Amino acid sequence: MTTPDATGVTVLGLGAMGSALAATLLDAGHATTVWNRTPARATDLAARGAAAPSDVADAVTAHPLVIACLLDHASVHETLDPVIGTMRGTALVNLTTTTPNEARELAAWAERNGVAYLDGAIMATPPMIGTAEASILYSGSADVFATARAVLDRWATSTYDGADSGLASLYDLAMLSGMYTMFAGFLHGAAMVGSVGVTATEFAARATPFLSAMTAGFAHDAAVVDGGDYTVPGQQSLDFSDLSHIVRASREQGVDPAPVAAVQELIARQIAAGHGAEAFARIYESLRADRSTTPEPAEAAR
Ligand code: FVH
Repeated sequence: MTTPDATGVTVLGLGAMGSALAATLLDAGHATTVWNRTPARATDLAARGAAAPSDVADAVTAHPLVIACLLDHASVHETLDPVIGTMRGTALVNLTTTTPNEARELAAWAERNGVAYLDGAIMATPPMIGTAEASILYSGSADVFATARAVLDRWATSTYDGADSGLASLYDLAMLSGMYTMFAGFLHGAAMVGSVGVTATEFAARATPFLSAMTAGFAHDAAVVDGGDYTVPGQQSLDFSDLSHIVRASREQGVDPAPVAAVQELIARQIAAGHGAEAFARIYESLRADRSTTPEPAEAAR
């Protein structure tokens, strides 16, 4: 049984995720105020005990802790620009997905208006909120993270990644980049075997244990990248990793090779630069930012 908690919280944005966040707070006994651009979305939560003012100004001044879970960066400004002047002294936890620089811009804007800012990146789907599987990354104000911790922990395992407001988003989008390219690779494989009538379901059953086992290689490649020596013995070389036969096979089956062709292009670039005998992990060198020309976070946010 959860302990009832009197800490008041305002939740702005009652889409699938905002509604799940607000419902979890209500279940835990928090005094919860909700607001949504389309008011009808607040009806169910109001019936469960949430206060649901129609005016966003009333919502943001109801409690010292305001959570935003809106569509995107622009919708945060659209919602809060007209009322940010009334929020001085409050804490804003923004769980809306943004780019790192958008998060930094919001942090600077909030700070200029006397609002402490914590950015959050939700690594969960709405039904996972309040379960042990959910994780939310935070960065920005350490004070807000500490003060709001009891509330944040209602939703998920909370991880604080430091004072740079863009970091939570950067981790989030980096992990999603890995996830989407992996799924694209899986679907490309499904299309390959689909060309001879194998169903995607059958392919998933075959591919899942293989691809799951392969993820153990992340730590191995990471050690090579961090060590900075792509010539260490025992690595699969770029020459050995040449994927042109997979690209060719894909075309032979009438399947667009786009996902695997993109990887092949990264391999080819490193081979052309004379690194064919070095480790596959060297494709990292084609991808990584040039730290000498990457703007500092504060500069990039302007
Ligand atoms: N749902 C998920 O699985 C993912 C998990 C990872 C994190 N995301 C991010 O969470 C943000 C909200 O996602 P959501 O699933 O709740 O999204 P929707 O159901 O589409 O609801 C969007 C809400 O945003 C409101 N909204 C949109 N534009 C504006 C605007 N210009 N001004 C004010 N509010 C706006 C919308 O209101 P309405 O359309 O009902 O009036 C919804 O409340 C998101 O960043 C995900 O990337 C969720």
